[in-house]
Amino acid sequence: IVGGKETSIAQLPYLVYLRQGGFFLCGGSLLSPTVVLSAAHCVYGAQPEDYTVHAGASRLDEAAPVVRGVASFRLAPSYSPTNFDMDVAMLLLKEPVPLSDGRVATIAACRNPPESNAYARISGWGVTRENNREPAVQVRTAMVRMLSAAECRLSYAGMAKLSDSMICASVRGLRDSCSGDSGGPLVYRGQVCGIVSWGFGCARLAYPGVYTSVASARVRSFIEKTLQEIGS
Ligand code: 4AZ
Repeated sequence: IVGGKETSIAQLPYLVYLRQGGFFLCGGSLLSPTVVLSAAHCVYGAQPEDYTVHAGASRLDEAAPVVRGVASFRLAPSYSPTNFDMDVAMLLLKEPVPLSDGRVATIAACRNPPESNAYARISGWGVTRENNREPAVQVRTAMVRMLSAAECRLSYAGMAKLSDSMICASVRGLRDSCSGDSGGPLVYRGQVCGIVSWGFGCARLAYPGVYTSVASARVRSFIEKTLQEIGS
């Protein structure tokens, strides 16, 4: 997160992080005690056994109170690793996480996309500057402004084609998600409405952050279908 501030996981109990091969990789959100919503590009080409999901932790340098293996994951069938269309995945945990102590909770998937110019919350352990290499040790959060589809399309005109599964947000030049925040939530009115997906750099004046739009028809039907299939 660029331009945010440190916070505690007690403020964001739905936020988890993914490790791959023992190393911090991405964020995610708990849709249920056994289901994590994240980005397809966080798990693309890998195997469930490569991952662990860490919940209830504010810091990366302390053992998380809740760690779960991943039994399986599903990527959206139309995920494109070249243009990041449908950058959404769901991970099924081997055992449910306990929802007792205030540090671990679920969050609902968004039904209506946030309106343009509304502010939404992003959070994660991603780098705090575009050129940093190390993730933030303590979880961070920032409020970013939602852009209209037209405003976002214009920002990326000539560089990338935005799909209907993408929404954009940033406070241009100041606040944005960045490397390591991928897969984590953009939260609006208590629901997860975006999944950190991509962007050209971080917090650049001309280039907003791009998020998978959870309320978009194709993403919602993938989420609902997957929840039905796995019975969660
Ligand atoms: C990344 O590299 C990344 N500014 C994530 C989010 C954004 C840019 C890059 C959005 O994972």
